[in-house]
Amino acid sequence: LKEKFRRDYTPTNYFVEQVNLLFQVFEDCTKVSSSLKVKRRDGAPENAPFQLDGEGLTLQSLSIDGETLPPSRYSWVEEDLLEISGPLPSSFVLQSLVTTKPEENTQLSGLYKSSSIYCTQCEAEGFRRITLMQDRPDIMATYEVRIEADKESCPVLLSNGNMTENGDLENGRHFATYNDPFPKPSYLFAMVAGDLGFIRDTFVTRSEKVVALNMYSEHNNVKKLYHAMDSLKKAMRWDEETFGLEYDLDIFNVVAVNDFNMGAMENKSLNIFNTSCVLASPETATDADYERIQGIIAHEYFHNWTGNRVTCRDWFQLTLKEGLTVFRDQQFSMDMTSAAVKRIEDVNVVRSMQFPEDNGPMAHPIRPESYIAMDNFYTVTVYRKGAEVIRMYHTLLGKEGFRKGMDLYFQRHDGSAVTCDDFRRAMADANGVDLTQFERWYLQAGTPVVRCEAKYDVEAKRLSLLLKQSCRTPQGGDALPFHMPIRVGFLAQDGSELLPERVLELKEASQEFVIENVNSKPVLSLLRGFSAPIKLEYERDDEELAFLMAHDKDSFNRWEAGQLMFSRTIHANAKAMQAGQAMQLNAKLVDAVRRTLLDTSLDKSLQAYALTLPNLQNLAESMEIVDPDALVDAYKFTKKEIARSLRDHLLKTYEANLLPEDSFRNDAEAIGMRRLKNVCLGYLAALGDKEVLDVCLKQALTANCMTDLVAAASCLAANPGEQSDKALEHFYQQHAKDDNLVFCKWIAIQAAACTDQALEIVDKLFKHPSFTIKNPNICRSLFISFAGNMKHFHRADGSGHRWLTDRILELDKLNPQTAAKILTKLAGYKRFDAPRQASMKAQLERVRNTEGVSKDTMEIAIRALA
Ligand code: B3K
Ligand code: ZN
Repeated sequence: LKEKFRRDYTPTNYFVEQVNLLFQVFEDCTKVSSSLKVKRRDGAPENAPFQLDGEGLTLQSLSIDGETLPPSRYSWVEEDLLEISGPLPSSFVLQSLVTTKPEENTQLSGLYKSSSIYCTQCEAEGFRRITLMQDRPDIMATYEVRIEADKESCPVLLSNGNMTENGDLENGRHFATYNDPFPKPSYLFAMVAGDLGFIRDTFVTRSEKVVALNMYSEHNNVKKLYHAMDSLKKAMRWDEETFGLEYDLDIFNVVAVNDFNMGAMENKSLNIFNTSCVLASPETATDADYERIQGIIAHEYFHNWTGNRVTCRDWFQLTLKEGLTVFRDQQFSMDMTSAAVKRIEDVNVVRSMQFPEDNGPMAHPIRPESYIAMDNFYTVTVYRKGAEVIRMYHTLLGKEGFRKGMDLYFQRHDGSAVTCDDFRRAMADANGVDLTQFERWYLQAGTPVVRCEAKYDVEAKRLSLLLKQSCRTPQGGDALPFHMPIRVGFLAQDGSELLPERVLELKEASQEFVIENVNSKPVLSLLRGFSAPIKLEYERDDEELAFLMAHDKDSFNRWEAGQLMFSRTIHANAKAMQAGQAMQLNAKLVDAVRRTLLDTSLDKSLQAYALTLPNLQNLAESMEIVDPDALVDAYKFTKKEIARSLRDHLLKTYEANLLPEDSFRNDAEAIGMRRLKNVCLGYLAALGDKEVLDVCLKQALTANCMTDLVAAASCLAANPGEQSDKALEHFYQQHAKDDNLVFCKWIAIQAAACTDQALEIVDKLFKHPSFTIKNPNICRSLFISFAGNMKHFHRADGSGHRWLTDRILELDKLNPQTAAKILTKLAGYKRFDAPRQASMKAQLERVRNTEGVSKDTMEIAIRALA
């Protein structure tokens, strides 16, 4: 296993500036002929060898400037690295012919077949599995591609850029050629060949260029593409208005495929999507799916500037494009839907997924220092914490300042491959500010803790805030202080804003902020909008939290105050449980929940989130030693007792938010009503009596949309019995049995259900005739959902851990990338009690000691055990 280090970056001696490819697709094999126009870099030695990446290729021939290279001139210096010895001309054309078998490619990296569609996935290092190439992002070339295939089975032939020619060939075959005028790194290459249906639309840019928009899928799914098309047009407009960024080609294609390792891929003008991130209809997609699809369509589109036009110099810089593009898609979704709701959802992801990663053996800075398999570093840290870091620039510099920085970034770097430092420099220079210390966010891992102490001097009318930051690095040392914005509001006793909100720029380990002329003691609203990715410590009582829940004008912090109240009660109950004492429900919490439930003036989506308990991953993060049994029991107890106290109110709110079954709507109001109604149903289901389970069953049987079916079926899956069986059978018959994406939901609901049969259920699902380990969506639905089933995945006897590891080892033989991702679910073992630690560790060791494990999965096992 070879580890690569960030500090070792060196430019190449030669670079490819033009790539010509010919794909000849046949039933059982594809021939790829390539012709690379290569130049020696100025100053590079004449006898320097030329190195090319290639993985799993059958090399048929190799020539330079038309002359076949004798085998003595080249050799595989590493398993995946071919070296041609020097001296070589200062510019030459290298031609190669290789054959590959896309039909046998189960890794879903390089050229592969998904159902009947040939497609490619090249990021991060998949292009080398298609042909020999300098497969690294700092090599930017123009591409000309010709595809030849059978006309009947592959009527649609696509690649990047504009189609320049097409026509028929002998033997029922045909061809198309494409030209992409923008130099791009190999990871953005794509080609597709298959029998696809499509929808078409157009977009007129602000400089009045007409762009053809095409979305392709298997024929039976074409009608589910309209939401994505609509989202794409919104994203295109938004980027013009917000960042002045316009689309640069005449065509933009999106293709949906069933088998895909991630969500989607931003290949230049030919985005390839996992069906789960593009197809939507009310009967098959939930409200959350609709929002996610809008966000991902936007994300991939936004990459055209942040990622494609300006790309990464090397893979360590991944957050340069991903953190920035996630930030951009988050801002877009905030503008399209509700800013507060979107922020709550995003912060939930950071806290429940990124914080644990940052607090375990897989912790890494948003710009990692080393990797073995790059695909392992497409993490919540690089993406989500990366986006929070970009958000901090935005908060520190303001909207206009941020825009100035973006403008300068494109002015300086359009068409090149750059680093995170270049981005930071553009932000600093455009605003005349010093962002030197800000680099620490790129260098240091770990979640900073900020403690706040406030003092108010009545006589002097002076408020002083003492902020202290600390952060443990994964190596166990103390991190150097970060530069971060803490957004603060000051509330008067009547709930109004006593002073205008401020952003405190915290830079020191301990720093005092003094504010004069403060007429009365304010209630502080700290870290509004989660202005920095940190854990805040500030002492306050339940009264003050209730006050903030009622009055804070920052919707995020109103929600946050409620979350704190919930967590306190659940944690106190978990402690009681461990000590063998009775669990209790805090009366103040019930009052607060009642007030929220009865407040009809609230936005219903926000009301729903305010009523939702913090998730278990999130709660586990603030337990010293995670005790899944105590935590889950305390969680269930708290939910059930709230439901018992407020049963009638919950039922009334549920009923008041039912929408007519005969007409489906998905405007913001209807979405809010469903959200609120289904949160109420969730509470009621915790009671588990016949009356409430009948309500759930009725909803499951009569639902006019996937949102309501999933909500009701999830409630029932956690309450095994007659109603549950009926609902799940109905779900399967009506929807899941002929739709891959709905089948995934049907699996996920059952795998996540906290019941005593959980392990038996997942094993049965695994053996279900429609289950196939070859489809990543199906795998994730079963394996990742089960790994989130806190009590049963973490059974103290280790049976859950063992079961999952058996599956991971099986999957690793076919699809290392997906197997490795699932293995990360065992990495957080140090946070658990001794028996669970031992069992998780034992499984990681088992993986590490298994012969023939892929480098992807091996890297996770090694890092987790380090
Ligand atoms: N850039 C791709 C992710 C590629 C992952 C490779 N293992 C999708 C995205 O972030 O937009
Ligand atoms: Zn991305």
